[in-house]
Amino acid sequence: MTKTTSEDTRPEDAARSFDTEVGAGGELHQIADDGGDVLTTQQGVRVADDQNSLKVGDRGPTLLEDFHFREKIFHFDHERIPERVVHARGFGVHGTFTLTESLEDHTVAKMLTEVGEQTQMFVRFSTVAGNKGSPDLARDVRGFAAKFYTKEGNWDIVGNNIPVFFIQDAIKFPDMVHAAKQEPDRGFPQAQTAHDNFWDFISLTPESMHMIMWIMSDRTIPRSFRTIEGFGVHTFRLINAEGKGTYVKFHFKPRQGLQSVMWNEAVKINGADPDFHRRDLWDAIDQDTPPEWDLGVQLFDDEFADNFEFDVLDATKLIPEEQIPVRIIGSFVLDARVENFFAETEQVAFCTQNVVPGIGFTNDPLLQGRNFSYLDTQLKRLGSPNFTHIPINQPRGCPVMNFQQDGHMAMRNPKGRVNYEPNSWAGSGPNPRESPTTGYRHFPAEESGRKAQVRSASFADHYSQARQFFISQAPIEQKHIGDALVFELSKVERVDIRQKIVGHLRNIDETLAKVVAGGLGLKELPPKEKAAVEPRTDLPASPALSIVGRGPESFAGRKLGILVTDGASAKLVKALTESVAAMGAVSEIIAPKIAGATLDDGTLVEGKQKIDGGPSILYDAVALLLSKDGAAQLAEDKTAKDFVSDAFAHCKFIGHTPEAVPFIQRAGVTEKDMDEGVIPLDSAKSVDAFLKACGKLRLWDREFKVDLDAA
Ligand code: HDE
Repeated sequence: MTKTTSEDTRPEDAARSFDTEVGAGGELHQIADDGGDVLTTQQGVRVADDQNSLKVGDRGPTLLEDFHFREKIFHFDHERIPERVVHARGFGVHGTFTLTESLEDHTVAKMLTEVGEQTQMFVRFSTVAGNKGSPDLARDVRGFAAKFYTKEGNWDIVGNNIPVFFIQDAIKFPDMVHAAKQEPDRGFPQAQTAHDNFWDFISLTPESMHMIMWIMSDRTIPRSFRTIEGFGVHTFRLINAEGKGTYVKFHFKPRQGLQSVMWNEAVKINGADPDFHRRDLWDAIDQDTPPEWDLGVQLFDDEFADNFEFDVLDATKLIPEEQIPVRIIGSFVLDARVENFFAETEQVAFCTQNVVPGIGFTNDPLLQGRNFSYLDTQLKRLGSPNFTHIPINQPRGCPVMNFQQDGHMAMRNPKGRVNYEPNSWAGSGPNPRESPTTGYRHFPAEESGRKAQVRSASFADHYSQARQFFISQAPIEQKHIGDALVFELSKVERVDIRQKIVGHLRNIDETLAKVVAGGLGLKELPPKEKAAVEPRTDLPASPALSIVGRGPESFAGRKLGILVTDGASAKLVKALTESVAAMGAVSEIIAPKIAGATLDDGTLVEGKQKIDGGPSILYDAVALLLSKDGAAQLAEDKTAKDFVSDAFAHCKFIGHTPEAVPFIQRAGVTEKDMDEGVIPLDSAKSVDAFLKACGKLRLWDREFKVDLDAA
């Protein structure tokens, strides 16, 4: 429904009653009250009947003359715009960046030099392969695209949550994306790489091996958008007042710590709540606990670039933080939701070429290709070169003045006679000119060479950093990588493709190759794939590449699911919910019925979820506050038993009243299984101990006991 106000606002989100009339056919008419908003057409004409189209007689036919009906259907028919060819499923939020350390030695960009300066920003998180309606927890790279509305113009870092990429040259991007998305003859599988085409392409693209290690790790099944890192990936360039260049790689580091879920959990979350990540971010902002990231830079010069083991222009490589530490120069908070998903999240247009004075490019062939691609795609998607006039894409805090004009849906139409320069008019409207001193200057890089379609020999080592990533992982993370490879390759129908991938893995880590070969039931280890450059085994582990070592310090920011039955201890429910809130975490009551449970003091605690709408996969840890009778009843309920057995299998901490023990055992967690992660709750002290334990992400040791593959 559109209101006639000039701002096009929508009605407030509150229950409201209207005068109603019932029509001859039993249909309900809600009537605008005196002074209330009246429904109109797009032309502003008031509408008398929005329930019935104009007909001849009571039973039709419908008349074309009905302009309101015609306009309403016409507009509806055109509501959709093409979804993004990649990164279709996204979720955007607004925030603010604050600079804490100046980079003035390296750049003239004001956003990076004026300490204390605050810059508004918009971030769109996304998955890559899935269509717009696909689930949030697909195993996939996450896009982390940031638009900074600096006072010198818009600057976009169109990044991912993984610091390297599949391919080295943009010319392979369409092939790579085609292979990853649904297969063209059947239109599935959706939002997953576990199929023949993807792994066929990968098996023939050794440069992707480093990225494969990352995407098979838990990085691609994050717990939340709040718990991912962001990377600009490419080597960019900063340019200072003297015109000197410094290479730079951009990093976003979450203050919430890195956290991921388990694969078996992700699969189930996608069914229980396909909007898991967007809901999580929405709730965090709603509850006034907005997420924050530090912005860091790795800076280096030509000398480092020339001596580094790999080519800094190769986007399949990273520079270990142990070699060049990430220097934190500021932070941002994402604390405001969009007001309209379409207007902002859908219509935002990022582009790697959106840079401001002091920030420039390098010859990374992937970046160079991206610089062509983004403008093109926005034109297709948003339908007009005037997509920069859409509010979310407009620069803020700096004027926009040029002689570009007209086009579909032009909203910024300068007045006056002049639409070219140079000109000799004065005083008849905006008449902007170049500014050699303050305008954008490209870095005057010296370039020479013959034209050729080549891949530099300095890009040829495809396995060494893949190995470095693998050996930098904790044992549980290495296990997850092996499990993920076995899972994905088991969905691949062609045995030769499975074998070829194992052949690549042998260049990375023989043990991993053996684990995967074993998991696939291969009778013998396939031959090693030929490597252009002998893989190095001397690169040291880089602890910064592990998630487990960089988790959160407490349970703050996470979510406890409390399963409650009638007759449960009111004192315990109160102690637990209050302690959780006090530590900046969230709890949710799950009850056999949504109305809630009547506790032992006669009070009613309302349910946020009914048991089958609130499976334990939606929570970071769970507590079972059950009475004896409640436990006996739940012991007969499959969904309730799944709640416990899943929480246990997913290595979660489980707090429980003593009365809950028989129920836990009926759910398959025997007395022998009860480990230090299954924690009795009977006093305020035990509540503290439980929540302290929950501060650790999971009880990972348990996984080696409950998962057959681990043997
Ligand atoms: Fe993108 N990418 N990309 N990409 N990309 C798009 O632009 C492209 C690459 C990334 O939330 C498209 O507006 C090429 C790397 C993000 O709106 C398109 C190549 C990285 C987003 C495009 C790459 C990214 C996109 C599709 C290979 C991480 C979502 C819709 C050279 C550094 C932005 C759109 C949003 C979106 C092209 C590779 C990140 C088609 C040609 C590497 C986060 O223009």
